[in-house]
This record gives sequence, C-alpha cells and structure tokens, in this order.
Amino acid sequence: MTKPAFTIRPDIKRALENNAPVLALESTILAHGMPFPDNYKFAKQSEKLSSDQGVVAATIAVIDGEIKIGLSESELEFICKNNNVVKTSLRELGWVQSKKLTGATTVSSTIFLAQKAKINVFATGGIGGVHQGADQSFDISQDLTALSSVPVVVVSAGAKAILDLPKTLEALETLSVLVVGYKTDTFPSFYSRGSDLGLSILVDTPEEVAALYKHHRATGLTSALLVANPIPKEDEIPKDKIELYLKRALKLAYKNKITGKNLTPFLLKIISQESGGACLKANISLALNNVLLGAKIALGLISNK
Ligand code: PSU
Ligand code: MN
Repeated sequence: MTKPAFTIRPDIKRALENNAPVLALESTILAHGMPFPDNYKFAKQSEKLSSDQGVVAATIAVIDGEIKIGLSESELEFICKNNNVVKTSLRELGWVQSKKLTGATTVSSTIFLAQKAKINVFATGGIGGVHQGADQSFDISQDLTALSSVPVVVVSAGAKAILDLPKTLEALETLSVLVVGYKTDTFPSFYSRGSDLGLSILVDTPEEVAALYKHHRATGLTSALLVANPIPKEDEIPKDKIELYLKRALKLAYKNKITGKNLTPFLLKIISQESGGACLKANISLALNNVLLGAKIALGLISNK
C-alpha cells in the first residue's frame, strides 16, 4: 500500500505503537468554519476534552507542504489565525504538498490521512454532502466518496443543515456508508437535534459503536461507520429559525456567485452572523459533543480488542 509522506507527532506515534487510543480531528472546521479566536479556543478545548478521557487528539493539517498528524501549539495557532490557509480536500493533497502550501484538511482528506496513520476514529461538526440545488450545480462534497472508501468511525451531528439532507442520506446509502443514530432514530440536522428523516439503526453506548465497528471492518467493506450524534439540547436552534437564516444566506451566495469550495464556509459565516452568533455557539457545542463521543469510542475500541 502506498502511503503519503507524513510526520506523526512523537506522543501520537508512541500512543499508536502502544495501542493507546487516538482520535483524529480535522482543521478545515478551524480555518474555514469558525472565526478567530473562537476557532483556536475550540481547538484547544477539543484537544483537552479528548486528553481528559485519556485519548490523544491528533489534529491533521498540511504545514508548508508537509502533512502533519498532530500539530504543535504554534502550528495550530497559525492554522486558526492565517487567512491564506488552503481548504484542502482529498484531491488537493498532492498539489498542496507540491507547492509547499499550508492547508487545512476537510473531512475527506483528514479521514484518508488518519487511516493511513492507523487512526480509526475521527470527530467533526458535520460532514459535507449533497448541496441544495445539486440537480443544477452538481455540487456534492468529496466527503461522501471518501466516506465510502475509508473504513473509519466518523462522529458527526448528522450533515450540515445547509445541505439537502434527504439526498445526502440517500447518497450515503448508495455509497454503502453505515449510518447509525446515537440515541436517536432520526438523522440529526446539525443545529437541531432531529429531522423527519428516519434512521433504522440505533446505538446507545460508545462500547456498542466499538463492537459494531469491529464487525463492520471484518466484513472487508471499505466504507465508514457514520455515528450521527445530535447537538446537546440546551444549544439546539429550532428548525424554523435555521430555515430563515439559511434562506438569506443562500440568496446572498447566489447574488455574489459563491460556488464550489467557497460555498460551505460562506454559508456557515452568514448563518452565524444572521443568528447574532447563536449558530456559531451551537456549532462549537455540537462539535465538542462529537469530540467527547469520539474519544469514548476510541477508548471502547481499545478495551474491545
Ligand atoms: N463541520 C463543521 N464545520 C465545517 C466543516 C465540518 O462544523 O466547516 C467542514 C469539513 O471540513 C467538511 C467541509 O469536510 O466543511 C465540507 O466542505 P464542502 O461542502 O465544500 O465539501
Ligand atoms: Mn462542493
């Protein structure tokens, strides 16, 4: 198996060698999903939340063309502060390396790299998916195809509310991604706990996820196990409010001809502004909640060996 060249931070390398639990985290959510300094605070909180569970967090990014599994303090700060960090999904990895650029990895590139480094659990806010109006724009995130070809556990609060959730859920099925609801029987819609999209598989504990993942892997399938974890109740935003913010954001995106990889960051930013910051707070809360569950699943995988 060819492996892209990457550097693993020494403590993460040690943890992997000793079969200790490691949780992979992405960096696009930092560089393109939240403003500074909220993103930096969130990144530090995520790593602490994980290490408090006894799990080493490995934030992944490309620094000056070098793929890093685990960042130093200053690298993390740079990713959060700098406006020229390239949003790097799977297809752009080689290009970012060849140009020695600094790139923030999306769900697609992060899970790909995590798996090459033998990290099996990953947490984010919400995965990318099929965009609204995709029948015209063809805008479907590389996250989906990555989820079909990388057999890791992905913890997310469903898919981002800016997407066409019914189509995203159908696409996940087409791609053989195993979607399970964590203590829920509907697909969470990011800022809100539920949706009218039913899920037929429900799990109640991190240990149950770990045990299920073992069987999923043993089938030889290449697809991911997507754990859909609803936002904590106290930070949830009602759907009708989100729809209002989203309508305005989509209108602005259309007016300003925002398309392609700029669309998701643009929509998240406008929604956050429209909500007076409530959506940013919700995004941080759901993402931290996913980090905590991801860490517990990573622990479950170790004790289930
Ligand atoms: N989750 C969040 N905020 C984000 C993302 C996820 O709470 O900004 C990022 C992830 O990196 C995901 C990307 O892979 O958004 C999807 O972008 P696109 O729709 O362009 O594929
Ligand atoms: Mn896209």
